Amino acid sequence: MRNKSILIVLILALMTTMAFAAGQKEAATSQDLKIVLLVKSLGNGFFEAVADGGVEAAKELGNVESIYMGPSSATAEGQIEIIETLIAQKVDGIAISANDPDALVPVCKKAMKAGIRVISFDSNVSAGGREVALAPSDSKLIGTQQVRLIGELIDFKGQIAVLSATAQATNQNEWIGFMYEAMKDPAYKDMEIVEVVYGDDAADKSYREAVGLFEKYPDLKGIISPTTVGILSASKAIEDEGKKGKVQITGLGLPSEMQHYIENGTCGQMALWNPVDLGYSATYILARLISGDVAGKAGDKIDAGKMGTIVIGEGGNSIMGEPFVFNKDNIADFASIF
Ligand code: RAM
Repeated sequence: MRNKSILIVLILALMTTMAFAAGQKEAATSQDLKIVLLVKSLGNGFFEAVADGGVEAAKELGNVESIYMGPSSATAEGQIEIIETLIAQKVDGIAISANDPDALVPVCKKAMKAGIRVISFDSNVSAGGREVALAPSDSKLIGTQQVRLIGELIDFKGQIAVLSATAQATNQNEWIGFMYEAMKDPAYKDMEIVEVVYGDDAADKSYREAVGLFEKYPDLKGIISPTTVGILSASKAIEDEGKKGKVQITGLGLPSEMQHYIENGTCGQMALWNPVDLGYSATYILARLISGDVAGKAGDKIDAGKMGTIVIGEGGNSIMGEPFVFNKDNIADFASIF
């Protein structure tokens, strides 16, 4: 019921957006604010949905050109190179999902010094390297929820492993930290995290890492993969290796990519937020900062269109909303949206 109402709100919001966009100019002009969504890597469906949100916000705002960029693999070096180019091109704003919290700070500082407004979203840059850090949800809530989801799937007993994105990813590392915290709860006393492995948000490496876990831990009961790339590859590996029903999988997955595995029971349940909303919110925040509507200080309230008001917290930290849980009953409703 709750998920049905969320869906209705989403559909209504999308319809309103489309009606509104119809009256706006479509083509970018040279006066438009150039706002770049710089993602961890290209070829990731999650970030393609983020890009759709950026375009949606740009159409509503009317004076924004939304530009989608990212390196071919998820490295800080690749992102640094792109930011150097963006400084030379004098874009107006960059929203980055960072491959490393610290390595990007110097180049982000350089961009800000050059007059570019910089925020991070999804996977954040350390304070000093951005003005606002937009998280999709509370990291503790995400980490704790992931442990509960796998616990429910394995009857709260046995070995589990984590298949993450890159070893330096700010967001996954924070969530994994909270997974270890959550594991101290007596409810999980019969469960153990045996290892964290890294698939680098690359489908082939994630797949190989999942197979490696099956070989190394014959008694493995479950995998948490808090990355949309990892959960998809691990689900495929579970089926290919005849592990369906023996190794459970949960994590953060895109309904559009995971529908098959949810519906056939390989993945009993998983969570995620709406990545379209994330790109939309990041674009609104930057547009408001650039146009001087808000300064970007703690307590500032940002009018973020259909997302309502986003409040900037201490240290620039802001949160978008709560993750949804997807299962057999609701996956089809969401698969067509993101
Ligand atoms: C992958 C990326 C992204 C993360 C999602 C859940 O697409 O690692 O940063 O937020 O998974």
